[in-house]
Amino acid sequence: MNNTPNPKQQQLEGARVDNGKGYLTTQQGVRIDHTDDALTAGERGPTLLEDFHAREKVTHFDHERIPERVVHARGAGAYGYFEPYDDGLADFTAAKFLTTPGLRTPVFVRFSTVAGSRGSADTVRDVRGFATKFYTEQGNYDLVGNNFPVFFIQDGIKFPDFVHAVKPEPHNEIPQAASAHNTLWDFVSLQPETLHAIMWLMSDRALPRSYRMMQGFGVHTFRLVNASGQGVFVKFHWKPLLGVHSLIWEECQQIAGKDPDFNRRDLWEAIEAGHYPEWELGVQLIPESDEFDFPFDLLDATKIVPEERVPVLPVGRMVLDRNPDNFFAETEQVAFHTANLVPGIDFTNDPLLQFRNFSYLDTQLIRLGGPNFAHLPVNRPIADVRNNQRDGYSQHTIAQGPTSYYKNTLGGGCPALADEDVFRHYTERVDGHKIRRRAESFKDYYSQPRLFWDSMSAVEAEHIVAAFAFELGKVGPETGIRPRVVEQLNLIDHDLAARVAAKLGLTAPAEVSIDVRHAPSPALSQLNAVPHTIDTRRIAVLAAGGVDVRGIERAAAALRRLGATVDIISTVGGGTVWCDTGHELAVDLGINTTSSALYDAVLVPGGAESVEQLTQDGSMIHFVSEAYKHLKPIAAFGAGIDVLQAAGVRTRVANGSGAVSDDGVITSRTSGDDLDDAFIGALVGAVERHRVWDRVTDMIPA
Ligand code: HDE
Repeated sequence: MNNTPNPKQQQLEGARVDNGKGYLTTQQGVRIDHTDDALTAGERGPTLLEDFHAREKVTHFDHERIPERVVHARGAGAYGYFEPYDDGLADFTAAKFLTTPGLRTPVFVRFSTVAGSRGSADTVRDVRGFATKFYTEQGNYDLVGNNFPVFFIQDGIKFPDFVHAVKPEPHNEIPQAASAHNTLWDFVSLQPETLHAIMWLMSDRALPRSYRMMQGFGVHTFRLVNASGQGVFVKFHWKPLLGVHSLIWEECQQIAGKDPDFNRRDLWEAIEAGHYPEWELGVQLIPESDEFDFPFDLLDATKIVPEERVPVLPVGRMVLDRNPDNFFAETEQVAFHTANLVPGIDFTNDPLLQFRNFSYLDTQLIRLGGPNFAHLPVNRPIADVRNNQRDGYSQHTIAQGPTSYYKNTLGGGCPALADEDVFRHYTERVDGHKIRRRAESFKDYYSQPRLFWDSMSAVEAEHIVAAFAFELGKVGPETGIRPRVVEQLNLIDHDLAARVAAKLGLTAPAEVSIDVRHAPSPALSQLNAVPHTIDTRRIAVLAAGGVDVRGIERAAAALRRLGATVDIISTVGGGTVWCDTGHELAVDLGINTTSSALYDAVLVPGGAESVEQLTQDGSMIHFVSEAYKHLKPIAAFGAGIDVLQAAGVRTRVANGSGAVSDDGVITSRTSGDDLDDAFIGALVGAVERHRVWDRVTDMIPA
């Protein structure tokens, strides 16, 4: 097969007639002038079979759906490019896209949730897929990763068991896109290799604020191979420039109803607005001679290599700058495959990875209807494709000539075998008995979940405890699963087990002695990955008639200059509100269509009449107190401070001149054109920090 158009295709291309006016046609190109009524025998008579247009229209519709992905069904995709910083990896890999400075390789990235169906909500507690297709000049390379660096199982043969356990239960298909149910926790309690990934799943990493604000990991140990065939172990990391941020669990649950497309929409809108998300690709390189220097097996995908032990070297950057034109054609039909490799990158014997190399091609044969899905535009390599593969469903290529075999003379010996820039499997000596047995070196299940737990800040640890309590609280008490999971947690850390047990009304198991305790890894706490930026954060401004428009303009201009989005939210769903200056201010959203959970911070401007209305409006008051409860920055100026007090915000506020910033509540009595610079500066600083983790809000009823 050759993907450059052959002469016959070119002839047809040349003869194509553009109907010029964008006319509606059948699939055969026949123009149609009526598509609202089917052909019938008489006005009220039976519909006729000969209406080929109606039949074609409905038949195509009947066949519109293809099977959804068995996992990672719900996703969002975008195009962009990858660019290496320099040729620093040239000694380690023959992959040119990683080593040619200035070379921009096109990419398509698909982010996804894992457990839910295509129609499920974005903000569920789940792992996120982070799959990248690099359209390199040496062929397509797919890095099919996740936003956790570890997986739930060690051997691919367990994948159907794990996925069946986490998916909705088979007898009633409940619950959708949720891990909080009997079968997952039954499995976890019996399969301790799951525990490390389960710790990540119970952490804030499972609730990303945005796809643009999460890390990505290749998970497995792969291998880079240089032009001389020498190998080095490698772990891949994506680090977002916007830092790592999460939602709060209560927000996730609300957003699932208020805006189930929250993460998809966020990615789409950021790209449409020109705020192109960017990640740095980093690698951990481990010489083959160090393979056995770690207290775990490098081939075990339930283990990380701590960044403090092997630093992550920055390699290049990826920018996503174009949304797809058609969700189905691109995001749905994209086919990733761990075995799509280019020269310079290779596998290791990780038993999870080896299974994936079989599974992705296999699933695509059924999902995309046969063996020709690589012809689909989103999957087509930019590299020249030539081979002797023929036929099959949806063959898009008209191959020329009588030969479709190698070796041949009748086809001039084509396609010929390459003698440069070739993919050669890494030469590795393999020697062993044919056995069905887990390696002894894989059998430490507790020291790395413990490392993760020990590396959390106090608030992150508290969230993990709350997540276990929520999830296990949904597990039937009669099943005996809850105490079994707590027993497992006790083998990770007694304090963790005791805190979870207390929330479930269980007696904590007796403390056991812990054999291995690694030094904490600061890189694991996402609070250490918060850069100083407010780019693309969303600020809600609450306004009604009589609002202080000058004050809004001053604050909004500063926030927008730094890349934030500022939405005016009012009691009415559109149009304008009148302002204290007599001007009109355009309203972006009515309070009835939005929620504080969709914003990163709230600003309440002054204007006595506006404030009077806001304090009388339960939805507005709720908006403020809920944002306060969700630990967000709250700012108010002038009379707007009264709204905070009506919302139960008990923090100290400004009562004289000068801005006051306390507990993430920023206030100033100044207003209009005189609005304090210090107030605006403090608001920006608070939005940069994202949340006020030590705010005490237990008494807030929102
Ligand atoms: Fe996947 N996985 N997986 N997986 N996976 C699929 O492929 C599978 C694993 C990941 O946006 C499927 O085309 C097995 C680890 C992502 O299209 C399927 C095993 C990691 C995506 C499949 C794993 C992943 C998938 C479903 C254990 C992180 C979505 C549809 C041996 C490193 C890609 C499809 C997209 C999708 C199999 C484990 C990531 C069934 C058998 C570990 C991001 O083939």
